[in-house]
Amino acid sequence: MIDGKKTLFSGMQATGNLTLGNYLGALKNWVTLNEEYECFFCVVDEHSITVRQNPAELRKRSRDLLMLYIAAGLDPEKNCIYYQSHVSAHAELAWILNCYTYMGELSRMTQFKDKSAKHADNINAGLFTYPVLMAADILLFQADVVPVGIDQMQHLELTRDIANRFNGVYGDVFTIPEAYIGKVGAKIMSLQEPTKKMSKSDENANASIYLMDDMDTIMRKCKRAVTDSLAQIRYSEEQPGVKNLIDIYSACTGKTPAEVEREFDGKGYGDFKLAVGESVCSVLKPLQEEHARLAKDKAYVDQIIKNNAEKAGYYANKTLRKVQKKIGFPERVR
Ligand code: ATP
Ligand code: LTN
Repeated sequence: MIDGKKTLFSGMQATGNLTLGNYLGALKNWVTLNEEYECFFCVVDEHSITVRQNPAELRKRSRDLLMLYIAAGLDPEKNCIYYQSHVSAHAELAWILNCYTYMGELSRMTQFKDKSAKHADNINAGLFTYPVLMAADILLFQADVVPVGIDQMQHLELTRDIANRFNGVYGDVFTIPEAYIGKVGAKIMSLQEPTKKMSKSDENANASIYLMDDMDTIMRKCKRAVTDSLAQIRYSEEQPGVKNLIDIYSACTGKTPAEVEREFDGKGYGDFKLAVGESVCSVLKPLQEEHARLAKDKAYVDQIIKNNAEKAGYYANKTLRKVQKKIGFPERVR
């Protein structure tokens, strides 16, 4: 609790170009929840280096992502928006929690299995302990709620297990966090292979809508989205392509899937795809405009970065000191 409000923590990696999936599955929910909670939104640049990065690109992408958080509608005066690497407590707590996490648990993480298959030439220890750093992120802020897409559920369960284990030994040190999965858009699928998640690392650029795609590109990608030959707009598992487009349209317009079915009853896929494209454009255009405006205001963004790193550092260190004391590290001499 901070000032009578429950705490929310979430983060995103600055790897690749953000997709509509990242926006609808995560960022958009952050905006919905931000009034209700005391929020910490982190650009998790330390997680990014579990996969090899180009330094200049990583720096640029991290800043772009931070600006995107603001452009999406998160007020940086009210929400703590900051870089993970600016708060050393993340790495320090991660080390400690590593000693309370089992190899067996980490071996079961599907993201580790997927990523190590994808990057077989660089299966580094960081990739393996990635979920422990994520647990440290969340537990440092005593977060009550963590809004993520469904694919992060397993990491969140592990975070809860680590926290409970630690609390079991040392008393109530950590708040046990709950995942928050949005009702719509929790899993946006690829436009080309609708049984696969839309992902920023997809090699087929037509499979994903990127948040920075121009309006023509968005319309074209929607028009080319893979559907089926059933010629009916129904929200059903048998029509994964159509279902995904309904999910996207629902998330962008606020309409329920049943309302969408009614709206397009008897209409063709062409009309439907056009409407989906337009709904996506209407969400992404203002986001892009605000991002461009921020990119020009260097002094403002720099100030946000500095102030929020200090704020995050204050809360993070409070938890870290408590943990260090509990486990028996010597007290600091003042
Ligand atoms: P990569 O493809 O490189 O693994 P990613 O696109 O999955 O990356 P992350 O940085 O791992 O992106 O995820 C950021 C947030 O976006 C997480 O909360 C994740 O659950 C959410 N997310 C990612 N892809 C989707 C998707 N297709 N639908 C809904 N939410 C998603
Ligand atoms: N692993 C997450 C990113 C992430 C995160 C977090 C999300 C790192 N630390 C803490 C929520 C809370 C992902 O989306 N790939």
